Amino acid sequence: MNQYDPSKIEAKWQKKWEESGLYQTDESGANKKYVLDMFPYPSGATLHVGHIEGYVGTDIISRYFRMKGASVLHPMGWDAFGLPAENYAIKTGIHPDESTHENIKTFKRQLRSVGLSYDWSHEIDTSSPEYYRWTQWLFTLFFKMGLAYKQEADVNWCPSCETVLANEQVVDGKCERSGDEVIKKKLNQWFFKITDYADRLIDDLAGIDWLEEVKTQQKNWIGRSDGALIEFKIDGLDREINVFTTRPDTLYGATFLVLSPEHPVVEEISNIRKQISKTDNDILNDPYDIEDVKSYVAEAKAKSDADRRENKEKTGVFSGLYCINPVSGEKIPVWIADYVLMGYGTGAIMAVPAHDERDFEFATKFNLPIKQVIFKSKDDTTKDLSEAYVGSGVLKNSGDWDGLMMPDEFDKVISDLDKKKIGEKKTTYHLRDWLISRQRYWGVPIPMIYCESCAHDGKSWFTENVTASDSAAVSAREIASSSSTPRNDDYAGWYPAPESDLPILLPHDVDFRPTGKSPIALSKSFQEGVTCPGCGGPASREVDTMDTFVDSSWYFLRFVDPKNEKEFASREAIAKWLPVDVYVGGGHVVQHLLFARFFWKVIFDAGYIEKSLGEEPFLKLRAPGWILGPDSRKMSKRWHNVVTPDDIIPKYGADTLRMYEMFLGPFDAMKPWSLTGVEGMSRFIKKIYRLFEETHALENKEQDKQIDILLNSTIKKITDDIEGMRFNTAISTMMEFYNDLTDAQKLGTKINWSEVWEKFLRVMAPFAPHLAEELWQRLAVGGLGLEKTKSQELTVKSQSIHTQNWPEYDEKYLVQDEVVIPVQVNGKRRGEISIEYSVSSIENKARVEERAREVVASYVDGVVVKKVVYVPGKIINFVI
Ligand code: ANZ
Ligand code: ZN
Repeated sequence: MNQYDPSKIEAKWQKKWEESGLYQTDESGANKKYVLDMFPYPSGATLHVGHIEGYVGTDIISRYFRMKGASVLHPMGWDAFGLPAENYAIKTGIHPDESTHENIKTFKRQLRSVGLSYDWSHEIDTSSPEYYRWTQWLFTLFFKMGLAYKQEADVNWCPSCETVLANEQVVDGKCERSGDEVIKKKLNQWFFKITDYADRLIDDLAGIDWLEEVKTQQKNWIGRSDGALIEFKIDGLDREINVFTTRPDTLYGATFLVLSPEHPVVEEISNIRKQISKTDNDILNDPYDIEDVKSYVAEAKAKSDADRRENKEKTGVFSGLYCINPVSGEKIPVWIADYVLMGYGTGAIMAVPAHDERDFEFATKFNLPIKQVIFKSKDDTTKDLSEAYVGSGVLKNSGDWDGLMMPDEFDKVISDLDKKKIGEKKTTYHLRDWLISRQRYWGVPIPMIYCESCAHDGKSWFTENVTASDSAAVSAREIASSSSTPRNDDYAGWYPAPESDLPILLPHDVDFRPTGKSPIALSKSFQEGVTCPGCGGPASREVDTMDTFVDSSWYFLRFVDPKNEKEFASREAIAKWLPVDVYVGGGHVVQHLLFARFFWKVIFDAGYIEKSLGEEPFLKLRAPGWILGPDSRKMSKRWHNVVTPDDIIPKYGADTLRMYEMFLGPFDAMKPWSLTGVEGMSRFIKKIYRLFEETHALENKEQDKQIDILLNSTIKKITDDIEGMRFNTAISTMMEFYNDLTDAQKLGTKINWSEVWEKFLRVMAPFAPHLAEELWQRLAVGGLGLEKTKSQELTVKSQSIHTQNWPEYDEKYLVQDEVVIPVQVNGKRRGEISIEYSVSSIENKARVEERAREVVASYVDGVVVKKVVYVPGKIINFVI
């Protein structure tokens, strides 16, 4: 008898599949399914079994869809730009291009060894000029739409990595990679205007099949908050300070204002006080020193946002200004404090110490008045609050609003403010515009050109190319009118690189060691012969590169048409494959998902995506749960608990690895790795192999009904489980199937083996593709159940099990009717039970056994039952 030898079987089939182009995409797109994995960053560490988990899941789904007759796009590629390769280069001197491509080789070898059915002809590499040419092109599109702008901004700066960090790369005030304290630095930076899309990014979540918690993460990241803008007049001057508040109902309780240290008014205080003193000399009598303000502001600017947000002891300084509370008419002081952040709302707040904890703390420390306006009930007569009251209640001390119930009558407050023109409804977001420029080497050069002479003349791409009626001009004007982003003239001198220049190649003549400047700035070749698209004079290229999140924000679009040299992807290919039907990936995905959805929406708005494809790129999203090390800790080099496919496949085979990973537990649950579990799975696969060897050539066309029931219910269960991504229970169904089948075999039940194998191998094929193929081909050569002859050379593609139809199940064997099952004790009939067909199936063995025990209680109670054999719907036997 042949022995199961995965190393032979798997290598053989992987080679044949590849030669025959088995997994080439059916480009007809008929009945399409787009099954996407989050593509990996090819790091120096190899892939471990945790990475493989998701890939096996999507592989099962892809194979299943193909057998169901769908054309499936299932591609793989590399998110190849990024900091680690560059840091590695700094350490070792090995060029990132070289190390990255070495890593890609390893990753690819590993993926192939698992037998994943990727169509490698769709492979992409974000660091290749063929790919990043279109990343650059998309940047210019964003620019022309008014969605990319450059602005001086306080950025997070890591002194050790010498680079700007995105907010999400700052964890607890420290650099995510180096662990160094992050400081603030002012730099000119490129931004994408993702805040324009905040509402759509929230609202469109309603229509997609994602886990609720992942949707909530998206919403929290955007942080939409409904409130009001309220105008406070500066006392003695015709000028206002706007505040954003979510609690305009507490306006009568606003006893002071607080400005962020970066608020524009702060820089002008001396001037403003001079103007006021002309009309109101009182102000000169204040105990006040502008130097205090200056030193406080300098201190605050040196702190990180995280530090400022933390609930540390409040600090602040009086600004020397007063405002008028617009409803009470009271004159209230204006303070400066760093707990108010410039990046949110208007950077100024009305402080209501009675009802806001931070304001309460501040007022207590600096002895500022606290005025309660919300009371628990009409009869509540609290005098001195010992802490802020943040609950609901009734308004008092609030003029016309007295007696209104909060929050129930909140809208009355809003409409009254509106009527009196004191304030207006306003929604704000925690989401900031996306800072995409990096002063690093290993990334996509930002395709922008700067011309001194045009800058001097106030000329820019917008002035040269956009007429007033163009939509791009409209959004550019919108940008100009909004306070947080640059005005139109800030674009002076800037031109997107002409399309014929793309790709702007990443130069190789650089020293990529950090100097605090962009490494490309030191390249000699990079600026050679650059001319201004506006005036034709000498000009210079932007030397920053893009955040790698930009690369991965559109890769799913490139996958559909990876070799296109004329467009980022053709309209037809996009319409054929997108949106993605199933997207699987995990980890730190909040930003990636947000950015990718944003890209889709922008490209959609630009008209490159048919409207009928909808507003969202990923219809269904699932995240595989972490696989922990055997010690139940997160797999990490540090703990020496990393298990890679290379540790498992040579000894047990890829099919065992795949089956084990899927059997480990629910797909989205966290679960620890266990080598004994791998061995158990290996035994199961060997048992299948052996049973096949023993039985597949047995000729018998007759079959007892219980085997029909077993077979059909097994097919149905596995079908449903794949659809629901319950791969673990699909595999336990296979195990139960094996047990029941062999039990029935021992009892002499009639089994049509060729039918059993023909069907069972097909449902097993997505899970253990090599084994299923090997056995399928033997079945075919033997001529059983299939129209194949021995002499016929197998041309893999059409005869491969992976191109066969998914087996149907016959409802007739699943219908509910009663079946009488004899109950035996040691092979002697001692009674019978009557039970529904559906209940008689093998997964209900425990229930059937319980019923049967009642009938033969006098035989089995109090004795050791060695074994209970149950042949579904046929017989149950207690061995004592
Ligand atoms: C008055 C008030 C009274 C407030 C009250 C709260 C409670 P969310 O929910 O996060 O949107 N705020 C506004 N801008 C701020 C800034 N730039 N930095 C720090 N705090 C700021 O928070 C909105 C509330 O946070 C606003 O409503 C404002 O304080 C404060 F009983 O205004 B509130
Ligand atoms: Zn010019």
